[in-house]
Amino acid sequence: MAEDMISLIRENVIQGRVTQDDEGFDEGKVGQPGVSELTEKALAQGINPEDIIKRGFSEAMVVVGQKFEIEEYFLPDMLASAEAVGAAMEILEPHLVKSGIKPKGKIIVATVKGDLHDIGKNIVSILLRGAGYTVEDLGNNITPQAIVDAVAKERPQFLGLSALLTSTRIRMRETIELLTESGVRDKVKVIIGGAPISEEFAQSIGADGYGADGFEAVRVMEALSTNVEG
Ligand code: B12
Repeated sequence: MAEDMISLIRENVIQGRVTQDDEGFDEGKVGQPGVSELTEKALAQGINPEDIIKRGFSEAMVVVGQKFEIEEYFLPDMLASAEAVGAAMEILEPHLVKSGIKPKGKIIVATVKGDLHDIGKNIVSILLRGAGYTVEDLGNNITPQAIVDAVAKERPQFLGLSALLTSTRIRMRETIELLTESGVRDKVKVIIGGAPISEEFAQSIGADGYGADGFEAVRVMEALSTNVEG
């Protein structure tokens, strides 16, 4: 039952169908529930939001990326799937952000310069808010200088950087170098993530942590929190 619902969500993310009114990549789907309606239904059935995100949205986006690679999908198709996930995350957000949690600290998040992918960052932000962190989201395509300026001004305990392109992850290294040059590197824990990022890459550029997904991001932050001054 839950399995069927999750595979329907996955299918409709791949189709890029936000609502029942959308056509989708293949024809003949109008009138059938889209990702928004299916997400509402899944919640009503008590399906865990973590399963919806991991096995519904994230797995679907991997398939979308593969279809793009073999030129079955083009940019507008990737974008339609991205929109479907974005709309569904708005539905999930209130279920992920529990009220009454004592604030645990502040994190500034950004997708690095040259990179417009922001779905992963947005999911991580929602989950961190849900776990009790104050999140300031600088957006996407953000220069190292703008990130370092924000850190120097806001003095957050954490900085979260996202990159989805192999060609932009170098901006993470530059940002960390600029933090050091600006004398604020030891004031902030840097955690990074995104599809081309690995634990090894994180270590190689001197980041403090790596999160493979939004849920791991929360665990990494919790672990790092024990080493951070309040
Ligand atoms: C949707 C999408 C787009 C959309 C983005 C819309 C948006 N608002 O984000 C659009 C259409 C704009 C797009 C454009 C492009 N894209 Co694109 N895109 C994708 C796609 C299909 C899905 C990405 C996604 O949203 N995944 C779902 C989310 C939930 O996963 P995620 O981002 O990985 O995030 C999770 C983790 O990585 C982690 N995480 C992410 N950030 C952070 C940060 C921290 C701090 C932590 C701890 C964790 C963390 O947690 C997240 C939640 O679980 C991927 C395929 C893929 N396999 O990734 C290609 C992909 C990333 N794109 C690709 C390419 C090539 C492009 C373009 C260059 C295409 C072109 N020719 O123009 C442009 C580049 C534009 C730019 N300058 O950025 C390639 C990249 C190849 C590479 N290795 O460099 C991919 C891999 C597709 C492919 N297989 O070829 N894309």
